[in-house]
Amino acid sequence: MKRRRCRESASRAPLAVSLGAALAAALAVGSCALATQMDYMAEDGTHVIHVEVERFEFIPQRIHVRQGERVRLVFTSRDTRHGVAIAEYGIYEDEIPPRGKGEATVEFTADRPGTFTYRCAHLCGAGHAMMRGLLVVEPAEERQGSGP
Ligand SMILES: [Cu+2]
Repeated sequence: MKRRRCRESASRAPLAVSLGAALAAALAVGSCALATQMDYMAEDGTHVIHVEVERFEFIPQRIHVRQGERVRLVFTSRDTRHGVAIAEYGIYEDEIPPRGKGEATVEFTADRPGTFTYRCAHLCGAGHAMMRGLLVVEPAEERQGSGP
C-alpha cells in the first residue's frame, strides 16, 4: 500500500512541473525515490512517463499503466548511451542518447495486460545484461482493485 500511495502522489503532480522539480520531490520522500513514477496525462490523454537511465539502472524500475492507455515513455540518460526493448510490445529502441544529447521516446497502446520485462537494447557496458525493469499493465476491469 505504501508503494501505491507514492505512485498516486506522483501522478497528482501539476502538469507544468519540470522534470527537475519532480525528481527533487521524489528524492525528498526518501525510500520512495526509486519507486516513484514521474508521469502525467498529456492533453490528448496519452499517459506520459519519464524514465531516467543511469549506472545500468532504469529509474523507476517499475512502470505502471492501465490497459487500454496510450503510453509514451520518455527516456533520458544521465551517463552513456543506452536503449530499451519490450519484446511483448514489439518495442526496440537502441538509442537513448548520452547525457545532454536529448531523449528517446517510445509510444504504444497498452492493449495487453500483465507484467513485462523491459531491457536495455544497446551494449552499454559491464552492467548491460543486468539492465532491466518491469512494465505493469493493470487490467482494465480491475481499475478499482487493490493491486498485487
Ligand atoms: Cu545496455
